[in-house]
Amino acid sequence: MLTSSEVEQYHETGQVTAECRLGEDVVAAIKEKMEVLFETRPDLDQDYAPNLIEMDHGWLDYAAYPDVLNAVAKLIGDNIIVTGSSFFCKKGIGGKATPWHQDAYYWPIRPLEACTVWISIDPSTSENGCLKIIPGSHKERELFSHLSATSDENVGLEQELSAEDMPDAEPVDVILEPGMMSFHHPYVLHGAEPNNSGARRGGLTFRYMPSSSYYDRGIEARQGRQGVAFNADRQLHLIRGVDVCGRNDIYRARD
Ligand SMILES: O=C(O)CCC(=O)C(=O)O
Repeated sequence: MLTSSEVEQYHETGQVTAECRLGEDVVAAIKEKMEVLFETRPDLDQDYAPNLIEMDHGWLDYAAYPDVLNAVAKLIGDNIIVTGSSFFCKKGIGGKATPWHQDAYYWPIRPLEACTVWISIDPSTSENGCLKIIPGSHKERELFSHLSATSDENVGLEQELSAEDMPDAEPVDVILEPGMMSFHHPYVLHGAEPNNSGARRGGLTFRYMPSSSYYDRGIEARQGRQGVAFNADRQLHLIRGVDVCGRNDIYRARD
């Protein structure tokens, strides 16, 4: 759950770290599930491993975990679709940077209302490449220009903010202990440094949109042809309430 001053902070800065955190048992269960995944799927890039829910519906239990979902509901309302799930588990040596970007650039959600929860699995510090944000950069809901990110030292996000669009503002480090949750706005500028600290920096993210918005797969496919990540098998799970928009291609298990 988020307090009203935490909700206010989210709207003011584009990010908030909740006072409420997940219990040690929950973090241990996520960590174990993550480690089993990486052991059984050595082909995955641990620095950025998307589509967890598509691989294993067991991840939905965490996307819908009451402490997480109640907080999300405070930010986007009670009708909620989970649109994405990933690990950003930066290795302690050679952990890649996350280029500066806005999530809104990637997402074919109209109107573009959404939020992310970033759940810390390990200590996330300035030394091991914690998430950084530019506070207030979401406020005008302006999409800055992004260019193709070509460096192999970056996680697999195809687009990054163009250097001249980087605001002249001091980034803020999002420092988290295991079990802490950071929420960020789709328009807030964020990124992370490489990790060569020797200490792993694991974060589990879920992306949510209010079901009053439409997840437009046509836009996603068009963006895909222009080099933005595209996942034709993406599943949209309604995890609270009803599909208010009524046009969302909600996942239904086939017999
Ligand atoms: O954890 C990171 O390095 C980046 C996370 C990120 O870009 C996101 O959650 O949107």
